[in-house]
Amino acid sequence: MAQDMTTAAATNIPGLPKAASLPVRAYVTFLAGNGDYVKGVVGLAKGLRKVKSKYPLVVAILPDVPQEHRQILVSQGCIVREIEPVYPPENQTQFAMAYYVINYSKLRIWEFVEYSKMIYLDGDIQVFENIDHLFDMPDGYLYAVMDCFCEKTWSHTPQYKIGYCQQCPDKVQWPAELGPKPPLYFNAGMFVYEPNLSTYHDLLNTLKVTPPTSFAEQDFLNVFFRKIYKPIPPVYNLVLAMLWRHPENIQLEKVKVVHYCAAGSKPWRYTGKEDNMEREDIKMLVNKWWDVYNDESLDYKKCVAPVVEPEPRNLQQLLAALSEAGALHYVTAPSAA
Ligand SMILES: [Mn+2]
Repeated sequence: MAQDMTTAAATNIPGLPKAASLPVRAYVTFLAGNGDYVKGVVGLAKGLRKVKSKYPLVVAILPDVPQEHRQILVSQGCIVREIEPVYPPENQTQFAMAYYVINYSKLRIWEFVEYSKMIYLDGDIQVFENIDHLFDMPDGYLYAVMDCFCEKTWSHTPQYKIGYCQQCPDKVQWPAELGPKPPLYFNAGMFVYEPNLSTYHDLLNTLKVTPPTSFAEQDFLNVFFRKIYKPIPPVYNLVLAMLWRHPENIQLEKVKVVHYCAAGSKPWRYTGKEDNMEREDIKMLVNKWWDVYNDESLDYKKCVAPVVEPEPRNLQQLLAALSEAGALHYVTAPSAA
């Protein structure tokens, strides 16, 4: 559909939108500090190239990302955009400040209004199949995959305490005495959204009056977008714990996007020592990530079609053919070789 519009606009058919008003789309990720997460982002850039995504990867970076890492990202074809840190509300220090700055700063991506729609992907995500079609879903919603409440990291929640998970809502019924069932809750490692300045200002103003909670921006985004959240299938953001918590919900061979979020699963730090990390499916997914990361044919420069210098003999044949076809209206200088 978009293809047709592009063609129409390019040929200036009256009544059809001009190129300037066509939707502009991109993937976006986030990077802070000088650690090894930059490897995740490089992997992601190469992964998107491997699946032939039509859209670029924007990397929103905090000022503390070193020059050297910025250059690596640019050399991998990323669009690097520095953003201002966002600080949590004052006097809320029960969690580490750095954690909140890093996470809340992601809200700046709503400011990227030169794009009409974006897909946010965490740096510890890899895309193994093209997901460009997600841009075509109707506007006006935030699309993301539902999270799982079964791991220890959720032990602070009522869901975890009673063994309730939205991934299998009938296994443990939500008790009436706890009030209405909790609303659907998404994993914020991947979501489809529309940058918008008024949403952006609303987000920052709401943040000022919202006490931080343990899952920082993920909790915040879930509350903020509760009314327009639409779940999409788990193939678009495989939270690894799903493999052992809800295997009946996952067909691994159909998974398009993998989120290396379980403790010990970041491929560039993987040792296999943490719980569940010796599983065959985990080892396979970690290897699959490395295959993309190490594939030099996916480096940005090498994906650009090389300029082929015609060899003299081929050049002569080409000129002869062009001349014969009546296409040659100029005289070439003799070859220096
Ligand atoms: Mn993540």
